[in-house]
Amino acid sequence: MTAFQPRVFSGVQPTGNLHLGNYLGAISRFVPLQDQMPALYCVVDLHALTVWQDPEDLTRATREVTAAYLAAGIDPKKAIIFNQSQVKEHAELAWVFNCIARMGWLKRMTQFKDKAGKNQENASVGLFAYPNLMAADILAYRATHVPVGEDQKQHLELTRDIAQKFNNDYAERIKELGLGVPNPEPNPEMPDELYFPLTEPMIAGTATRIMSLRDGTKKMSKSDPSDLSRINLTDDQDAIAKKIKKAKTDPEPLPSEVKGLEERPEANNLVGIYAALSGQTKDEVLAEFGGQQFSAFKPALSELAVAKLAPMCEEMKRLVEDPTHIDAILGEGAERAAEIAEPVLHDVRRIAGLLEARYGHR
Ligand code: AQP
Repeated sequence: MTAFQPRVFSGVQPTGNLHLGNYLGAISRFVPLQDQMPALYCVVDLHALTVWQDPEDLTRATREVTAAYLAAGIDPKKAIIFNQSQVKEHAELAWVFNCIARMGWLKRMTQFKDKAGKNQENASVGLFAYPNLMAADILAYRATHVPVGEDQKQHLELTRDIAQKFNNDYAERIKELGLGVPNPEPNPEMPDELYFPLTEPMIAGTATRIMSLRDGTKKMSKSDPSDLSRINLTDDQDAIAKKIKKAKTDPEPLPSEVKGLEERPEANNLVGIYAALSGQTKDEVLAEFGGQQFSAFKPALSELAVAKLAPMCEEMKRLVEDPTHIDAILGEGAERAAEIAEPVLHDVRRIAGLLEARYGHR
């Protein structure tokens, strides 16, 4: 190979209520990318296991995320849609990366601190090592583009660090075996040939961090105990309208410029949601609604949210009623994903010196 092939990888955990943040920050952005380069969209069920999951709920949620991908417009003929646990190379590469990543790197991960809370001693080892599995998800396909929300930035930096350390540690071996790709960012501190790309995160647009409807300083999240904090992708018209009506705001009218949203997290969030759903900038939204009260803005936001989300929600409901169809898509996707990941793991075993007598020698 003379250069890394552009390839998209991203994933969503099947851990409960998919929400507007997952849709705007991730899933909706997956759709146009499938026409730009080869793409893999994964339901990351092994990640879900890092905290307790009821087995039946996990299976149901895996199908529901798949249905959301399809309902949002991801076409399984173009992109590869699959669930992580069906492609064993993810777990195998994660083990290699457990041995590459340093304890100190993982200890800095803020998501582990948030999720483990005060009782870190009682958190699963999987929750601590989660970012290594995420690096493996991406690098098992040598993916170059990873669209995610802002909360995943730190994990993607770690993916880059892991790729860089692997490339450095095994630099001579990679070259000797003729498996390297010329480093697209030549740098005296790095080898001139790499095995894994240094993936760049794609965190862009107005919706990279949708906040809770109850507290504009907290991320909208599946695990928030208050259902009023998020718009679920399965919410019906009435639920969406009720949640927007009850969304926390301040008493001031909307400003006419984005600068006026500073120090107003709830107003900033609602304007951001409107902008993302309508495909406008926040400035354009404020040009229309500046000076108006929330009593006028919220009904307009509800109407827009219902118009955008209701058809998708209907389609998701229709799709989950046919688990056989969903499972067939996941099975076929896993076959196609394995065709890419298997040769990568074969290379990794050769690079690391893991004997592969069972597979024969190439
Ligand atoms: N609030 C958000 N705004 C924008 N993007 C978001 N994402 C998540 N929340 C927001 C993006 O959605 C993708 C899938 O997320 P995930 O399911 O893998 O995990 P998560 O980030 O842990 O989702 P939650 O809702 O925050 O779950 P809990 O409550 O369990 O922590 C990712 O690209 C993520 O950035």
